[in-house]
Amino acid sequence: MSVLTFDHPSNLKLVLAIVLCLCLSCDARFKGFRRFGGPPEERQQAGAAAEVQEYWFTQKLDHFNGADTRVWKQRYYMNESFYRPGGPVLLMIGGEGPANPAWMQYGTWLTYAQKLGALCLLLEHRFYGKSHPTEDLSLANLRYLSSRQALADLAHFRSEMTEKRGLAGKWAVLGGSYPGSLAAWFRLKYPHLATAAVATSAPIHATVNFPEYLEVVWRSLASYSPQCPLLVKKASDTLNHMLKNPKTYSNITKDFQLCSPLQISSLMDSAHFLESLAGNFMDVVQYNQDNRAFEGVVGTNITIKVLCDVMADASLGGVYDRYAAVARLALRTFSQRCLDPQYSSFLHDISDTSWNGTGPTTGRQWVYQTCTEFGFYQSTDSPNQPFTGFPLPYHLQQCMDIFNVSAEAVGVCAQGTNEYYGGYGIKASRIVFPNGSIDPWHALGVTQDISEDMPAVFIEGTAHCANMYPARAEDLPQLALARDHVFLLLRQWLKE
Ligand SMILES: *[C@@H]1O[C@H](CO)[C@@H](O)[C@H](O)[C@H]1NC(C)=O
Ligand SMILES: *[C@@H]1O[C@H](CO)[C@@H](O)[C@H](O)[C@H]1NC(C)=O
Ligand SMILES: *[C@@H]1O[C@H](CO)[C@@H](O)[C@H](O)[C@H]1NC(C)=O
Ligand SMILES: *[C@@H]1O[C@H](CO)[C@@H](O)[C@H](O)[C@H]1NC(C)=O
Ligand SMILES: *[C@@H]1O[C@H](CO)[C@@H](O)[C@H](O)[C@H]1NC(C)=O
Ligand SMILES: CC(=O)N[C@H]1CO[C@H](CO)[C@@H](O)[C@@H]1O
Repeated sequence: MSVLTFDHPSNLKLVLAIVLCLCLSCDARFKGFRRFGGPPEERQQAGAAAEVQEYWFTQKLDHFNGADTRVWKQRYYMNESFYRPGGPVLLMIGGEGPANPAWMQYGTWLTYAQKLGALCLLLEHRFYGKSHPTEDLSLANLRYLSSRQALADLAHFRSEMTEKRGLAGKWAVLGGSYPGSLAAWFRLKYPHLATAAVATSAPIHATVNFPEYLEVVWRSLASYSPQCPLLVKKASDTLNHMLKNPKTYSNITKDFQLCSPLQISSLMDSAHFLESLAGNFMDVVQYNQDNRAFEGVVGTNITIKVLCDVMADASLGGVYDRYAAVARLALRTFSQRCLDPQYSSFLHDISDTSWNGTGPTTGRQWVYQTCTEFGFYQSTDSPNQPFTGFPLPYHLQQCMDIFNVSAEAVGVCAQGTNEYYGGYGIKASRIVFPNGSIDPWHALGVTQDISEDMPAVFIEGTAHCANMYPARAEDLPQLALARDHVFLLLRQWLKE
């Protein structure tokens, strides 16, 4: 992941997030779940849904220590437009970024709510957005950041809201991406509090090394043109090779429009640079075109086709030059002057523990969760993927550099997560798992029906979270069918 800092407006990833700020993890503009990082929360208010009212809920800091009575204010949103008294409640789960109020006005779930007479609620995840349980993001305070605490937040919220507002209907939880996993896990751990769950694009199996992610990127690029991933691979190999020769640095600095002369003093530096460039492809593949029309924001018109066409354009020069052209295109698209690839700047920024400092407002939190719960490191360790130079040790070293968490500890944590939730062996009921075939996350999702009441809904040809976005005329027919299928399941389950 690239450097996330407000001091370096040159930074591509940050700007992707700022400029096109629709910040739920299911959103293309939010870089959180692919690797990490996120938008500054203030910018979110500038979005389409700025007028949506915020509500605040008094939440416990530590659900697992009765002696700790500290509380904090957790943000949530509500849409009562469709609610009929006694009707069900749809609770959308916030993820590793600010809760996006646009979901209160757009999105497939509102059409479900309309048909069901349901109340819609969205609870922001602790430690993200404006939900600040502690005074800062110091390592000592981050121990209260975990999916287990987040699920307990949801449980407490669910119980209190039911009481306070006299909600007699059944509850269903929904989420996409990491919140999709939370939806499934909420149903698992608190079956009495939610009748059903929709777990879209949900990786339910923690895994430290996740090289399969880039394998899907290969296949997704290849589905447009078999040559495309081969060209990317050649370019990435070439660049990696050049990084071993300092004489090439001034050319690289110029060709990739770097903010300052390239310096490679460790493998971490080259890995960080190579990963930043691979990110141009990873982001586009993860979201492709499925959510570009989410209303109220400017979308990007960069698609797999656009990237692959640049990679195939011999008029630009060799593969190295075309790869540089992609990088410049990405900078241009997001109105960026230059790219800052230094690992040291990244480290500096992510070590900032203030909520409003110059650091990445959500990058630190999500990296902490990967180091202590999930792994999910999108390494280049598979031969069947297009990139070079950011292997697993690069990702693990970050856990050590930022949080003093050893590689060994990361493995133990991920294993603990699977023991706690069951991983692929999750034992629950009434959970639907929609997945998109070109979404790299599907590799850790549920790929076939677990049981009759834990079905997978496969959507050929769509990317991350496609079924959650508002329907559009140009949607693939299977996407429309998937939305209906999920609705019918939900309706049936809420009746049972
Ligand atoms: C609830 O959703 C409807 C339909 O999208 C929208 O018109 C309305 O403004 C929303 N209300 C709130 C409070 O967001
Ligand atoms: C730098 O680029 C120029 C122009 O493309 C080329 O002639 C030169 O050989 C390159 N230098 C190195 C060290 O690769
Ligand atoms: C994307 O949009 C920009 C600005 O509207 C335009 O200049 C550019 O040509 C478009 N690119 C593609 C590949 O459509
Ligand atoms: C940052 O937050 C602290 C408290 O959380 C506040 O006292 C301070 O004024 C804020 N600084 C800026 C620059 O907003
Ligand atoms: C890092 O962790 C080790 C072992 O867990 C501990 O002994 C050491 O004090 C920690 N270092 C810092 C800087 O926190
Ligand atoms: C790509 C992928 O994992 N798709 C799976 C999604 O769910 C369907 C339905 O069970 C499976 O057949 C797909 O393999």
